[in-house]
Amino acid sequence: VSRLAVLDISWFTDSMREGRPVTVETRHRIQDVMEELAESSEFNESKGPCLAFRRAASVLKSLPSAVHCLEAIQGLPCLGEHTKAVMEEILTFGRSFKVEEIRCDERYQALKLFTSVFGVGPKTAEKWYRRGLRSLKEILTEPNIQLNRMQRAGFLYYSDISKAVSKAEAKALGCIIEETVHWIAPDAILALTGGFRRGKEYGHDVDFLLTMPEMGKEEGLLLHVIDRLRDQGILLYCEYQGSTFDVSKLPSWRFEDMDHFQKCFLILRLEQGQVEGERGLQSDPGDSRGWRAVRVDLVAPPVDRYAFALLGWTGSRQFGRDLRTFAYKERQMLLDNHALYDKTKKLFLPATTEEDIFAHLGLEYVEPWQRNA
Ligand code: 8DG
Ligand code: MN
Ligand code: MN
Repeated sequence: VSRLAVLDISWFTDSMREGRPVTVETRHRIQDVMEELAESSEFNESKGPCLAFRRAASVLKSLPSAVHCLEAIQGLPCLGEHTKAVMEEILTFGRSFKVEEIRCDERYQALKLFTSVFGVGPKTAEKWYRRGLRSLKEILTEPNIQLNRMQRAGFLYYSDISKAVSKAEAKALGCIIEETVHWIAPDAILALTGGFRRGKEYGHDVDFLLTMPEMGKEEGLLLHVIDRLRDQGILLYCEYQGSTFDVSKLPSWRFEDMDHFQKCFLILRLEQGQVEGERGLQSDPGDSRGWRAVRVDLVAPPVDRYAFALLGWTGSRQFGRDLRTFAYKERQMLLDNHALYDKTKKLFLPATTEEDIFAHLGLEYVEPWQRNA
């Protein structure tokens, strides 16, 4: 895939063969810098540069080891002049002056802090910054600030949900969700999605997709699951969005990973005893509560949309973006979480598995663990 050219690392192996030195240290620093620049661009609503820096970070991430020399940068695919210039600066001076400036910037620091709260986006963060607020404590003690329900949960469970979720914790949650879903509907189809399906060791939440083998039977399923979680006493927070999916509105021309399926954004209570392994819960040492709060996302598409939803929700965001761009530019097809539409033939291409979708796109199947772009 041209846009997935990050998978082509021949330029890299060439430089290895030529004996050019490679260090992990430099790669991580450049990658971090790219992510910081992306975030800073996002705060400034610079969409183009933001995507360019995110792509650069993802290109670096795909390499088997570090970029250490200017020649290697020249050989990298999918990079713009600006990103290359920043990389060159780091490789030449060991630092990026632009990033150092950003790191010290009061606005950047405040927006980064505020958006780290569940339910707080760049707009709210900006509003608080303009009111002169700089710390989370100031927000909580400022009498004129109205927090919505999601933000209140975000503050309440801040220390837990800003801690990474481990694979063992994701597995434990998988068991809880599976038991809950199958208690309600024994024939329900359940899949782990998101970063953990891609094999990541840690995540910011755990994502699941569920549906029913019979069309229409998935309606109301999530509400039942939510009720059951509440009855078990493990539902700490729930934001439910009903389905707004309408087949007659397809194909969608929006190039985003948003979709219209019923879904919910949850915070669940995970007990220490439910997590396997010596280390158990990812909680503070000395914290003897015996449980932690974890963010969980559930989405329930109708079964004929399952494969598209699975592909979309497995991510990564960058992989999804690249795949949609590839479909559009190279195949004149519109891909989103609901469907795949062939513009030339003017028809929808059905799929029951992800393999079907890759085949329609004329691509070899890409395993989830290869989608960590
Ligand atoms: P992480 O949780 O470990 O940080 O990584 P992740 O699992 O890759 O990210 P995520 O934010 O949990 O999102 C998982 C994938 O779901 C991601 O590729 C984007 C995709 N996605 C959609 N629609 C939506 C949506 O409406 N909201 C969110 N948050 N993600 C969505 O396809
Ligand atoms: Mn996730
Ligand atoms: Mn998620």
